[in-house]
Amino acid sequence: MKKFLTMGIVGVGAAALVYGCEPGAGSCDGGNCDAKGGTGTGGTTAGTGGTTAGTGGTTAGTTAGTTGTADTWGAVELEDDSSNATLTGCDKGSAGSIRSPGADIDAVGIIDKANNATWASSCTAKGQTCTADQNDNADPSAATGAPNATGKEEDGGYMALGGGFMYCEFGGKSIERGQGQVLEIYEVGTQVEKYKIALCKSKDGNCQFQQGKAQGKSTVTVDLLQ
Ligand SMILES: [Ca+2]
Ligand SMILES: [Ca+2]
Repeated sequence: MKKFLTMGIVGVGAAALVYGCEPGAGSCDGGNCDAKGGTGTGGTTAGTGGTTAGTGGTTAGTTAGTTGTADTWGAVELEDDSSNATLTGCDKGSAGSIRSPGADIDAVGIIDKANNATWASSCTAKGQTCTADQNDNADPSAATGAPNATGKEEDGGYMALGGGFMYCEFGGKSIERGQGQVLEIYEVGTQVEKYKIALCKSKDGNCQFQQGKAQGKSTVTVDLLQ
């Protein structure tokens, strides 16, 4: 008897993923529709409801599928590489020159399989070894939005990492491993500088899947981060 019940539940779950009832669809007639669209409590209640039953079943099926793909991340971490030459003396040059210590990040984007870009909506900085008065490009908001730096130091438009970290989020859009997404990072300036990339649950941390060899403009497939 126990074996019979288990097989029954598996059968209903599989049907939910394939058929997912549309609200008001002609086939959504009471118990039948409900059995295809969802599982568990929602389905049983919907059994006597006709059209209402179809809506309940669809919702249940979608929720179950989303929960199953939990490998999602809300932020990107960029860590300056301590070997970058401009970190020496925090890029202090001749009088009047602009200081941009470390890798210079113009923009960070998520590119999906359809080639749509979502650019960072919010970036914050942390752990800089070069302080704000040693860095003329210390504002992380310069790394939000689409690329806009010209490459000339005096034009700005980028965040110089200053020996520390920067965390960027994307207006609530998630980075999802297994979905073919690509990260594009625009590092600009007269010198090609190095940085590391990681995925984080949020810009407050909990990071994993680091890639430690990026430099200049880089394109990184999310699924290949280790
Ligand atoms: Ca620099
Ligand atoms: Ca920018």
